[in-house]
Amino acid sequence: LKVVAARLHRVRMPLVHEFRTSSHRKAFLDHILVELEDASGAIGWGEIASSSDPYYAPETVESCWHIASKYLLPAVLDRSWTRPADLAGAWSKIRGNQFAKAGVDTAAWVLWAESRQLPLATVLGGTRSEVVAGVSLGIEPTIDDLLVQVQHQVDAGYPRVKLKIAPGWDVEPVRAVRSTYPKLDLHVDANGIYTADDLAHLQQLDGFELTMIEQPFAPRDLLTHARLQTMISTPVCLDESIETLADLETALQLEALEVLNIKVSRMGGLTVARAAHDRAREAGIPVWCGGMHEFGVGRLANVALSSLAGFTLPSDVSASEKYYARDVVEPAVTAVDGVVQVPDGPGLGHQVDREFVTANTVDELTLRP
Ligand code: OSB
Ligand code: MG
Repeated sequence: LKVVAARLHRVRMPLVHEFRTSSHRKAFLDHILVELEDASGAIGWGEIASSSDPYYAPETVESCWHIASKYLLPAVLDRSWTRPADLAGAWSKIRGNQFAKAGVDTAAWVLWAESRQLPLATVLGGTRSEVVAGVSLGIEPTIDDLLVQVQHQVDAGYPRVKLKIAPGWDVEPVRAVRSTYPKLDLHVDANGIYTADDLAHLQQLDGFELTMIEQPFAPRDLLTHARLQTMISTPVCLDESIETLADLETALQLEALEVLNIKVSRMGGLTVARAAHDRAREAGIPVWCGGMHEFGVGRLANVALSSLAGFTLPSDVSASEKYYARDVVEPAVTAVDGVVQVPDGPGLGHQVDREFVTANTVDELTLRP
């Protein structure tokens, strides 16, 4: 395969419901859709799902645009390749910048699947025809507002709810949700806001039968995660800490996790995300696929990844309508009782709605060799 044209589309869309975490707040998103075209005219789409600000990860929309346009796309345009993993060699010298790499890597996987006329899930080695989705709920102004949101998603049929927590918004909201929904699959995500001084405080969360406590401490603070895991029986899940396979290896050695959140964006693409799944499976660590409020392109890649056998916990791949009034793919992604079908058509399995993408594009760039 040879990419003869590469395009970036910076697309802006409002969220249905404003989202707040311990690290940031957002009401609309700018994601960059990546389009790779080969000589036959086949197209692979990917999505760079960076937040606007460097609060979840160090990258921003601008840094991703810079890295993709100046480094990643020129490297891809230059080379012949047979498998998506070959392209990783094109950017192996670029350190970090996982979100930017993930969008280009995903586009290459989708182009490869399109060129073989196979579903993305199939070329990844997926074995499920449907995946279970959970929802991620932000910090709300009051506990009553939160309970309204939880009820809304329980009514929509989602079997798992994750709550964002932060100092001042942890034990009480969790207590309220747990006492209203005694049987709900419930977990919490702190996005790295706590420190070792909070260990005793976090121990209180052990009494609510949570499925996991996700990323309580800073990304590089693996030792404190390992320490908390010895103090509680609730599994500790890592998100921000795991950007590479070496990070995962270190965390396993330190026994700093019992569950792994695999995000395609955070790990620099499907190639590494799949390898992390394989390693976790071998280590007996259950995984699920985390999200970054992806538009349909990135979310369908997450759905395909979640079809791998080790994804035994619900993934953050909710239906389009949970996030956006209208999505960039046609048809939109849907869920019935929290179950999302893995597309069986070639590539992403849904069409990208070019007219809608164009109508919401705020910046665009085309590169050719
Ligand atoms: O930690 O999982 C996270 C969104 C932005 C930044 C970080 C996170 C999230 C989510 C969104 O939880 C999950 C989704 O896409 O549904
Ligand atoms: Mg998280």
